[in-house]
Amino acid sequence: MITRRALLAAAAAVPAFGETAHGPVPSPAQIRWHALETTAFLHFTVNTFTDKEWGYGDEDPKIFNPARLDADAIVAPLADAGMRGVILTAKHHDGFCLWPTATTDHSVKASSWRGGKGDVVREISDAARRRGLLFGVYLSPWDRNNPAYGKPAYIEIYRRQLTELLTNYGPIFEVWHDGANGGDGFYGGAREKRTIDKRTYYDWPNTWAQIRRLQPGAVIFSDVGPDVRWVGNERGIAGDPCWATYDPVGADGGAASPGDVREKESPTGTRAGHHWLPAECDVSIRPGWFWHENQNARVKTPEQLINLYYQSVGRGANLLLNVPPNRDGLLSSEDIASLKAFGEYRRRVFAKPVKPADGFNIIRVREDIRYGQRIDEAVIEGFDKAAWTEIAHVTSIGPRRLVRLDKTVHAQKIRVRPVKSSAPPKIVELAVFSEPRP
Ligand code: FUL
Repeated sequence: MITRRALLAAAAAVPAFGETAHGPVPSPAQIRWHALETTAFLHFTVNTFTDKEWGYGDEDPKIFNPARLDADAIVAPLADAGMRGVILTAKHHDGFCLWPTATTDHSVKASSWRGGKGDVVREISDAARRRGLLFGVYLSPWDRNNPAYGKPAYIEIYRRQLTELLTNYGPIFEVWHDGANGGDGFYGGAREKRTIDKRTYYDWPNTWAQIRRLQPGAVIFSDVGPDVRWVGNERGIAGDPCWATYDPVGADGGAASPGDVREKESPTGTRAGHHWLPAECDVSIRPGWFWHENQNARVKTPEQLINLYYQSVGRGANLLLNVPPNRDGLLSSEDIASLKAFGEYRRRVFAKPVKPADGFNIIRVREDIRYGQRIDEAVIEGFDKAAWTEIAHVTSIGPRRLVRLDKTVHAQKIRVRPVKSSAPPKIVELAVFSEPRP
């Protein structure tokens, strides 16, 4: 089903008559993704109950019992914090499926939760939609439980799992493939190490074609795209500059595949690259991806979340903030408190631009990315009395650039003066805001 929203996004992606794009441009799905700015990640599985980050795959499914799980109570604080989408770990490396899949017994069906009749994917996706958030799925390619992992048969299982997730839970906005690939595991009792060739084993081109067929509006994420690239670190920080264009290269210099990490190049992207492949900054609100009781006191503060917002979203990337549910199947009060203050800050500062003459300390600039990323470098200037003077100097802009000034500035008017661009600049927004400072 094509939603009205998707149609509007598709229409918006077509440049006006007579206009030509410069270099690579985003697809309609990527344009919609850019507009989300911040989305939430939910890491939740048997690990939540075993206190692990990576389950071995031999966990007794009975231990999964989030007795008080309330999807609306999980989604509401995320929505209040300004998250516009939520991505759930439908299956992490341990292979335990959060939905009643037909592909394996290692799932919620065999758990003690709701007598084996529950479906976490259903509950979270429904709750997300009720709150106006888009829904996405993380499906780990590495499966430490499945006996077929490492053999050709597993690829069919992985694709059947994707088919279930992409056909039974409504529109999916993002499909997330992590890059952890192979190693030791339970593998149906074999308890051995299985290594795979990440370039060939998964046959990604055909899996991605399947995703396109089933969910044409979804973006596909991995270390190397094809639609959204990993930023190259798990700290939530984009490069500066951070170009939306990128030419991924494999670790050995050949074709790139998920699992190929280039810590130096991914944060920055490739100026004049051949693919529109913007960066996503994934980071957890806690030290770990999964909930651990002994990390309750180490939840990121609102100030830390605000800084991350400027270091990711402010550089044209998206922020994917992980907030892991606890053993009750709820978010912990520490996480909710930080999310709440982060949301209040965003509403207070960005609800409405201020007049430059009234004073500002935040600047937001956007290029019309339908025509490509054109500006290499620009200065933002303010006019006061008789002259234009420089307020800020920026490099990459693309979908968005936020500048946090050291002090409050007053100006009669403001402008962006491109210093270097690879085509005539197309700026769609220059707005200023004011954040309270001590
Ligand atoms: C990685 C995984 O190994 C981590 O457990 C986590 O899911 C992170 C987001 O991706 O590849």
